[in-house]
Amino acid sequence: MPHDPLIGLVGKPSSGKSTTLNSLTDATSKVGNFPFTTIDPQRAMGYLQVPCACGRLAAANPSQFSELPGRCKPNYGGCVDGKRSVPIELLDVAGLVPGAHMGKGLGNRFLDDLRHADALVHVVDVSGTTDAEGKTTRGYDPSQDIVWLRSEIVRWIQGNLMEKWGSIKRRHVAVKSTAVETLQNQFSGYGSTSTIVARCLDRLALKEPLQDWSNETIEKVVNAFTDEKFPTVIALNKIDHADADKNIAKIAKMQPPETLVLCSAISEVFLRRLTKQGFIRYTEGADYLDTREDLIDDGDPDGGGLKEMDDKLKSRIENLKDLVLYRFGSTGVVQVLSRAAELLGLVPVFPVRNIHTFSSGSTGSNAVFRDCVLVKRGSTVGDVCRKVMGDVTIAFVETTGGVRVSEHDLVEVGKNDILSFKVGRA
Ligand SMILES: Nc1nc2c(ncn2[C@@H]2O[C@H](COP(=O)(O)OP(=O)(O)O)[C@@H](O)[C@H]2O)c(=O)[nH]1
Ligand SMILES: [Mg+2]
Repeated sequence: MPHDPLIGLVGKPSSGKSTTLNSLTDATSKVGNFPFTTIDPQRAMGYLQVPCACGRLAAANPSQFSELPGRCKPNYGGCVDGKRSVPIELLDVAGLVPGAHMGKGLGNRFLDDLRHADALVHVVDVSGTTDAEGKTTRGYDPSQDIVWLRSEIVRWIQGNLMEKWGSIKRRHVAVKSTAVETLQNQFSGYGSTSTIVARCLDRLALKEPLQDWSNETIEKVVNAFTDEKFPTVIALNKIDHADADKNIAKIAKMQPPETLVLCSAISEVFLRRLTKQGFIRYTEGADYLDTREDLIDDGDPDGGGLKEMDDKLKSRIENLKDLVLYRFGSTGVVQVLSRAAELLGLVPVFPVRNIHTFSSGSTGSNAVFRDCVLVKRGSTVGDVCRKVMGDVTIAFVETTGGVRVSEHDLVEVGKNDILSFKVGRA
């Protein structure tokens, strides 16, 4: 049974993991009927923004579907103008320090928490005001953190493998396993699949049989496995700090651009708090905010009903606009999640009861697209069906237009991603 995607936040102490988690989970404008935001202290629901099926259909076929967005009523999360917020589970892994794989700072226990993550967000303090252990300093080079944290994860996996390598090899030879089978046996504890292992080995195109692998070869295999199993977004946090710029420039030269996101978690937390308190109008992750004065200038004498701010608060807002919103386009935290979803290739799928009206609920309600599930790239109609319907017999499955699809068909964005499952015998 495929599990829901889980995104793990990693990083050294004080890099901003908890602030990032809070900034992503303390949603204000969301339809707040999700049963829980915090599952336990380290787990919480974040919201991934995706284009909703309602907006797409309305844009493609206005004469028929123009009022779908107005009737889109997600069970969980929300949908505003075709932009949907889908709950996604986040895990705040306690701070890792160099030497974690050997147990330093309880590191091996924290690393164990990562096993079930599908993607990682490495929160880096790009201001350089915390050292490798998270202690306050000035001028630390945060590009080091990217290197050592990755190597802690690789060495943790490699250490677990090497502990038993002798017996793994002997069994491999004795039962004449394939390398994929033997490795998958070892990596299943990380939530791996044979497909993932096969992809790593294909990419490496190794010549020697597993029992002859050198330590360097094993390290290559573990590195490739880490890439496949834990795709990682590097969130360069604290961009509001004056020292951030030169560090950002250095890291940008070292890392593939699609893995980097710039963010200021504390700014997002601050903006969401002011929004809740009625001082500003701000949508999560947006590139602007409105104050009472802004709205009065725009011609609303009531200033949108927003509260008056004192001078101190006003100047903090002005600062935040200059240092973060205008310079970087947004606080970046919403993009952190979207980037992780992109690396994972998550596909939002919309199961509906009626494939022609897109309704799901009781008769009489005209709400559409109540449900949305996130599945990984490469999932089939059958995978989605098992996830949504469980273990029931399905007569047939339809997509838009009432077109029948096979359970082996892939689901992709825009294709087989609106589905209706008909229970019963074929
Ligand atoms: N300047 C700045 N400070 C931040 C930002 N995010 C977090 N911090 C501060 O960094 C410190 C550590 O944050 P915390 O979230 O507890 O880090 P954790 O140990 O990784 O969970 C706190 O004092 C935060 O206020 C940010 O975006 N900018
Ligand atoms: Mg924390």
